Amino acid sequence: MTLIQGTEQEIVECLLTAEKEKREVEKITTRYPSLTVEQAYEIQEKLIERKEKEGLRRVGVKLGLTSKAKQEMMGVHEAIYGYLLDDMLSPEWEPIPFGGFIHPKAEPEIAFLIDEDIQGTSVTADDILAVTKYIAPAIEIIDSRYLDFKFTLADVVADNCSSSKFIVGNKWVSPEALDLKEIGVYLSKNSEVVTVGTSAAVLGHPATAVAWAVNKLGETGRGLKKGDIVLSGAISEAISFQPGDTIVAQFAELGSVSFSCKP
Ligand code: 0L1
Ligand code: MG
Repeated sequence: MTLIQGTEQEIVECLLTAEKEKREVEKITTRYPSLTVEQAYEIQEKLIERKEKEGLRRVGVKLGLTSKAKQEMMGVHEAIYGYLLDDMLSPEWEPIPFGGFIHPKAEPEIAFLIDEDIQGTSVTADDILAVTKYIAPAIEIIDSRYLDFKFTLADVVADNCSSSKFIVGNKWVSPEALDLKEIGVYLSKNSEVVTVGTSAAVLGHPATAVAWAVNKLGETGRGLKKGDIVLSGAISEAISFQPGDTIVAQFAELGSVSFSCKP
């Protein structure tokens, strides 16, 4: 069920303004408690279309809530997806200004670099691996537009799943050369390990998570395209950082990826 036109547009503007002005806003469901996840995906699509009108380009997809721990924390049983845009990709060598964020957190992820269009509703993890040219280490920076990072499932979907920036490391490996289910990662801040994780946390196998996203996109006639980047979901908890901090994600077999945050 589509929300009344004006309401959708008002929510899109509210989220865009929060992002542009770097300030938190009250979650949407405080005002519209009956907002469904389906309606939230429609709002997310409108938000992305608005950014496209401003000249930005979709470069891939990201998954969220892929770990049992995060799903249990939110009382849900499903992952979520959002879009990656070209202005979110940050090169590893360029310090990221803290002033561009509200209350950012960083999380390690496994990135899939897609080599062939893929669309459907019964796509499997093997199908995903068959169209993946490379696997790469990545860090996603999430930055919810909502007060205190607190939201319901519908809120976070509408907010493009808290997407903000992402960094892809320079070691790209063919998926056949890896056991993707068992990639361990250390996440450190200023040389101190803050948290650890393993790729099995991502729906049991990151390719299963990507297949889920493709099947979900397939329900509305969409899919992944050659050249897309997919962030398959957080391997560990997300950690907060401040100006001056350096975050490094050190992956087994995939090398490391890092960024520094400047004031
Ligand atoms: O990428 C993510 O896992 C974020 C999904 C949304 C939940 C959150 O912002 O923590
Ligand atoms: Mg993420």
